Amino acid sequence: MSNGNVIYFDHEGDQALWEQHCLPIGNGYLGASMFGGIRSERIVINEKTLWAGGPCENRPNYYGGNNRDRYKYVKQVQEELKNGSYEKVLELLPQLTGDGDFGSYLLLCDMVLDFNVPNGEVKNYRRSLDLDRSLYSCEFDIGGVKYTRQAFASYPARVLAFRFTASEKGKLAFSARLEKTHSDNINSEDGIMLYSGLVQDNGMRFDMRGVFKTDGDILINGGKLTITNASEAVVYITAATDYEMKYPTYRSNTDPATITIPLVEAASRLGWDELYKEHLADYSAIYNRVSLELGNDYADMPSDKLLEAYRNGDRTAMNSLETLYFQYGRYLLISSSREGSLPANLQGVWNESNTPPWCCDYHINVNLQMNYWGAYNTNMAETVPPLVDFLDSLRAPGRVTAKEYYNIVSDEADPENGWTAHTQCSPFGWTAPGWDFYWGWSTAAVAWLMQNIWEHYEFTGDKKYLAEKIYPIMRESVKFYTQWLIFDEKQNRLVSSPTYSPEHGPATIGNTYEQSLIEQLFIDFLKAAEALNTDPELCTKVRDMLPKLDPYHVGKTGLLKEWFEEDEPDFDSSKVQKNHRHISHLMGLYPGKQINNSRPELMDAAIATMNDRGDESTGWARAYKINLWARTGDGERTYKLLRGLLESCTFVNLWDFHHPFQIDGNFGASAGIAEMLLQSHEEYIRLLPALPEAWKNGSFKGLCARGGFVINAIWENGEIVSAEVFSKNGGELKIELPANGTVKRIIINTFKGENAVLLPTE
Ligand code: FUC
Repeated sequence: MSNGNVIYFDHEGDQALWEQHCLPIGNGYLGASMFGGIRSERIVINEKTLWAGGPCENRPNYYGGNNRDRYKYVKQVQEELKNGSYEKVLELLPQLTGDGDFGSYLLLCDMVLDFNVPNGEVKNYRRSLDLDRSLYSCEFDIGGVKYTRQAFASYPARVLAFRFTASEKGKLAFSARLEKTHSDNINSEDGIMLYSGLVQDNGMRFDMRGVFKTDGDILINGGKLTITNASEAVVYITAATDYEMKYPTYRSNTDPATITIPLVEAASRLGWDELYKEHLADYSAIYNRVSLELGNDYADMPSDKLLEAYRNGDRTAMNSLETLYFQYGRYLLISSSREGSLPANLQGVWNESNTPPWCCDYHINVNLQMNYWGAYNTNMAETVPPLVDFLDSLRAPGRVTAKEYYNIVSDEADPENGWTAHTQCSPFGWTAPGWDFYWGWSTAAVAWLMQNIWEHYEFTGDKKYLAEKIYPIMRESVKFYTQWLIFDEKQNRLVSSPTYSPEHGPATIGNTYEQSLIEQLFIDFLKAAEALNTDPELCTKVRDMLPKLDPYHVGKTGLLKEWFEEDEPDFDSSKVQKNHRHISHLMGLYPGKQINNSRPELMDAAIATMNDRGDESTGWARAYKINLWARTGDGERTYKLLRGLLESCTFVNLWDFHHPFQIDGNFGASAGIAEMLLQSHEEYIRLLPALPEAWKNGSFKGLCARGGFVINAIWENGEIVSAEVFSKNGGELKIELPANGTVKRIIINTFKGENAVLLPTE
């Protein structure tokens, strides 16, 4: 039996190694990360909207990164590519870029706690993050006193809560101060620590306040607050800014203090116990839907030792770490993406720096998409609205980019005529290409994101949400692509041009990445329009264009082509990297659906392509490969990729690294583990489609399949012994069950809201 899903250590974390040693809590809006310091603790505090960049007084000409009228150059590039004048193409590409200050996600502050603890040997030290209870704890004994420190982040109350206790009255004493702040406006009054100000770069207003409650004494000295003679202290912290996810100003007129004051007051009124109860109920309602068991024995080990034992091939450690990592991905998404918040960024919500890698932004040439891969199959659709709302907010600035770079114009007659975005986006509507063409151009990135949101309907069947939120975003994206595609005589198909295979290149006409993503979008859009019985004209156009996209081609070597032109003698292969981390031509295998078992020639080419690329890579790329291999049905190979990720790209706090820490790998691998156990992208739902020998016995509860099905399964020796299907919406269930060495296909009519079928196999 599992010991529960707890990441723990028997020693303090190194406060200089944040990305490796901290343990995070979050509620979508706010994040905090702790080290379990005995005498001095550093709590890194984040508020997700606190960004530099965007429109402001200092930057009156902010234009979402767009340069004007660049569509003229784009046209020229199209022409020169068609003429085969690659030299001229290279001269023109620097025009296909954005410009200006992108901004960056910022640290709100560090709260430093200096504890007055007795001298003596520290005993029974343990710091932990209990994923099942969404609770951080640190406890130890020293000088005969037991100290505990706990923390959680409540979504309903929108606060971070901390509790400190000493087993003996009067033995709790500590001071709290803030460091790495954006202003000196830090004060304490009546047991409340106040920190407010303006972000220097853009004047964004922020307000943070922490209410301290204790049975001891509180002393105030400017920004420093000291607690003495106590046995318990509780701190409720919240923060807010005047950011508003609304083009073009991105600011509200709300004083952030009007948000924070009632929040901390309400939290203090409720008190620790009630607040935690409310938090746990909210969290468990999502988290508890899914459980996973991968064997009979589980190792009860600190995470650093667990990781070491994993690397040494200890089977119980392996089962433990794999289930822990799976649930950690779910914990991290619930903690960093909730309705009302910005979506999970490159580090979720956690960030210790004002200059984080890649600005800790919204990268959309794989990363943001990957963040949400596990949202549906691991039963957490509630984490997706931040993504949907964010994409919705990118439409207005995305129209400006469509006009300047593609000459696709929205006007009064047609105000929603097409939006687009490129490799990186900010909360201030940066939708322009990056400032360097070679990573910054990615016209099909939005088509890719449309898969993320369309699948909301596939998994939940929520037609209202489809109609009101998702469909308008998809529709306008489809309108963009229908105007952007051109017919290429030589290739005899409709193409996106120029295209650049993400961060790999070279600039070509109609690469597989773009063609396949647009194809999947068109397919999904037709289904969406059909479900809503709308848009016949646009559907006719899309139906006509769809077969002309022709994305997949197998090259001379038997690999799936990344570039249509790659077998041609004048193809510039000088920059092609055999082991490049992006495998952008396999979008159709995963997360897309068009390379599948019904097209064996494409499946074989995709497998050959993956073999050619090799298994080693950075964290997120390994996570991607787990999902890709899972789709091939090769459980052993998929498992090898999972092992590689855990052995080579995982810090002891179980955060994935690229290098540096990047949370997409956590999310991608968690989704991939589910993809090994359940797939629903083909006609029949498949149970245990990529089961490795190492998981020959196990069970799961609550994984989701397209069509609105929630599935529980138990298997022994690799074979299903029982499976149960709950039908959210009713309708036909088509499912394959592996049993007695063969596969049975079953079709059953299910009824809405019923545990429709119990499937023991004979
Ligand atoms: C992708 C990767 C980069 C990095 C960036 C944030 O585009 O290719 O290596 O991970 O995202």
